Amino acid sequence: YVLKDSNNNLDYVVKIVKRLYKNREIKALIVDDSSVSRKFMEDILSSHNLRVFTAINSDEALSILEKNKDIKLMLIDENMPGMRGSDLVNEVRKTYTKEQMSVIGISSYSNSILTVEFLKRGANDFILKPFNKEEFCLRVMQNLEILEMFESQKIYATTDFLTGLYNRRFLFDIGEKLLENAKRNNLPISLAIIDIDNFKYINDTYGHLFGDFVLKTLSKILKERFRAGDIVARLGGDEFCIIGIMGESSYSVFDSLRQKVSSYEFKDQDVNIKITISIGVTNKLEDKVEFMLKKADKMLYESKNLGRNVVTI
Ligand code: GH3
Repeated sequence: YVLKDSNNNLDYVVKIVKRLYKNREIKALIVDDSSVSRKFMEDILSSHNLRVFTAINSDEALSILEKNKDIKLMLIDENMPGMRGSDLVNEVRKTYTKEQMSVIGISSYSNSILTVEFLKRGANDFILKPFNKEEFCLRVMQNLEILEMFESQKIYATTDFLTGLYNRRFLFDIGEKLLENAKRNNLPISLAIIDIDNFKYINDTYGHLFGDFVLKTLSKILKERFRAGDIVARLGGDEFCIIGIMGESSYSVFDSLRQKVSSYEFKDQDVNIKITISIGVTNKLEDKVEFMLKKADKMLYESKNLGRNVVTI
């Protein structure tokens, strides 16, 4: 099955994969009824630090996938007993987009119709047997590289650069879904805007870098404070937004956050200060994030008028 290698030193592939994935574990699933082929691919991928699962047919592959939803790469042979490889690709694509998982079709027939079939059903690439080790590695690496590009693009598009929180754009995207879900299931949703009091003064007195430090530290506090299902985003400047299922308890949730922040020491090098935040909250579910933001903003305005360091609902 294996052609003689044109280059046995594939360390550079390992290096690129490591750099791309920053030592995160990459899971791969090989689906092939031939033990020789499976072993060839498994040996190469394992030696490149991938965590490899193998399946001898499509049913087994689907059950492995069910238990390992973070598999990033699938190598699928066409001719297997039971469901054909190209049909398995079709099945996999019902759940995983090309941006989430790379699928490479494999077959020993140099048949262009089959290549087209694999690609039409959603494979990212196609490799013919007999394998050439270097070609195999390069194709795998290239597919992982593209996947990583998709991932970093997604991070850039959804994350606030300074704080690592979701950005305003993503808040609108994901927030809409949360509102829909709350409406469908009659869940008590709350939206809050959090604004640092006199932040301009902090910047002017201690410098912009210290201001950035305050924004980053407050972001960490917010992330730790709220549940994974809640949305914590930076709206811009010194304004943050939280959307979550809180209901009756929303006032106490945000008031205890306010208290925690007011007693926290923001300490960096020779500066050590305390800050306060003002919060505006709405518990009234609206169709759009934008409408709830408007309501919470009015409440925030009240909090500022009441002298700051206050939660208003
Ligand atoms: P108030 O209590 O009325 O909200 O007063 P404030 O000083 O917080 O008011 P304002 O919203 O005008 O000030 C926000 C400041 O935040 C002004 C702007 O220069 C600063 N700022 C915006 N983005 C950043 C950032 O990324 N880093 C730093 N350090 N400062 C920022």
